[in-house]
Amino acid sequence: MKCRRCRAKAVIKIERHHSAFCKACFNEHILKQVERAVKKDGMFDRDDPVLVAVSGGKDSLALWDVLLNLGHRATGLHVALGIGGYSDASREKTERFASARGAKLIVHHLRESLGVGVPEIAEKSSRPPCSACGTIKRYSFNQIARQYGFSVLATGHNLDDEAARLLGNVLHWQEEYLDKQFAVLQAARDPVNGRGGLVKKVKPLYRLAEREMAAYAVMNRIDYIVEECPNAKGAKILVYKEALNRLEEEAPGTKQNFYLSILKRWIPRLKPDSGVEENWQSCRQCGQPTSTNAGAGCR
Ligand code: Q46
Repeated sequence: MKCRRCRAKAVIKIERHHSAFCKACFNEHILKQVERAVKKDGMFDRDDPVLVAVSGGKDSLALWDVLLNLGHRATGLHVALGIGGYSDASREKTERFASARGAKLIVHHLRESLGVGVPEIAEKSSRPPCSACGTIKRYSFNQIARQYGFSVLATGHNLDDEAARLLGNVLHWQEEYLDKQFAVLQAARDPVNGRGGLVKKVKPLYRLAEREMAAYAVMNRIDYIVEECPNAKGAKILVYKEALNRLEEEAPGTKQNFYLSILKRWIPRLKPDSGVEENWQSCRQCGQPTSTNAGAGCR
């Protein structure tokens, strides 16, 4: 198997692009795909400071690495979730990466700011841990981006994440979540008082598969947390990912077609304002965006 670009020995095959790459050309391919998404989708400009949400996993660390390699002013944000040893190990991996790359990192400890971690928040609010965790992460990302003056927040969601989430939303006809599936979610002011609101959110890896990001991380010796969060066990999204992987094996390109086609052709027909998050207001106590009249942190 030869590299499509330089004809050297290929180390990875990407079936859906009918391509194979050597390490150097693969790295170039990943950087180009991210740069293309950033420019073509109007995510941010070269001089814009970007806050990157970094969990310590392969996707977010690889995204941060790629943005730094492309010369973007990318600062990492790690929210320490307080999920025992898993959270400690995730923070350590993130801190080690930041110091090895000489990159700026903001670490936000939930236990310091709220006095509790995700397990206690889930218990107190009687919600499944991942539901409470998702809300608190969105809340923290937005709050810290605003506090430090960032106008854009980038997350490491890849093609597999988005296609699996879309499959779940379509299977359960959860139309209300479809507007969060875009690669760019525009900043929005509070619909009632016109103040504050949501910072712009972008997903520069939306055209890249999980397997490609794992390969990028391994090839470039990025030391990421391999262990899964203990709460991920039995998560439905893993079942959807497995189903899509099975389809992808039989027909390469299925995941990409499914996600990108629905995104381009179908969602805008259903929702003319797609790309702007809806159904939110400012919390009466802290001013952060919330779907009820009290934000996740205040509740
Ligand atoms: S960290 Fe949080 Fe995930 Fe753990 S509690 Fe669930 S949502 S599984 S990405």
